[in-house]
Amino acid sequence: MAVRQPPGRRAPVPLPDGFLHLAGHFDAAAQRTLLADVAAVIDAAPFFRPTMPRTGQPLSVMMTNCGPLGWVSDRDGYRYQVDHPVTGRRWPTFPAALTQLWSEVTGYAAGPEACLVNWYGEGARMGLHVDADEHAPDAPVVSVSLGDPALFRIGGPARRGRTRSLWLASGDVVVLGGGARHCYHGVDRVRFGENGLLASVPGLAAGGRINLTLRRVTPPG
Ligand SMILES: O=C(O)CCC(=O)C(=O)O
Ligand SMILES: [Mn+2]
Repeated sequence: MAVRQPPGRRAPVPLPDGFLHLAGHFDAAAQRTLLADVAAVIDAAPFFRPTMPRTGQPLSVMMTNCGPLGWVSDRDGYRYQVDHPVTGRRWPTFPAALTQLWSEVTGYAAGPEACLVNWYGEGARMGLHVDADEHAPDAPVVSVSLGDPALFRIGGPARRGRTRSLWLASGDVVVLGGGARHCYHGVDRVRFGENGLLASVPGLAAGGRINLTLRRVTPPG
């Protein structure tokens, strides 16, 4: 039977199939442990400012990576590479908590190969996009939020489709699997300064939000 909405109210846009929001997956202690690991990653592989292909326009988030492959964006395009674009060094290895998270929530036949570390300072956001540079499109994308809350927006496989927004808090995990893996998503805004977790960690004193995005890049085998 069709569900009637009160007059003037539209039914919420359904979340895409395969979208999971695991609110509070990491408790406060686990968040602090993970952040200490992230601080060590940043120490070995400092944040760089990615730029848009062709235009060279800077993105508002700062980025780094850990794992065998890292995602970079510059005038030459979007790609995965084994080394840091500024230092030329290999990316640091994954913190154990991230490989464990991947096996817990994906059940995928192979492990993750890349973890993009996005840092959202004051005013940073991320426009609607689909993660499409991977050659294992059946592998879910798993992301972890740490620090200030973010307004995450998810739509459908077409750029102009209707979207739905939800707040992601520190410790939350999002899984984009199944159909959701190929849906547009982005971050409209961050309530900068609200959480304060990052500011308490040496190396992350500027505060804000960290997002860790785990991906499989090559097909298993
Ligand atoms: O920061 C987030 O929650 C989303 C990040 C994202 O979509 C990406 O890095 O591709
Ligand atoms: Mn994405």
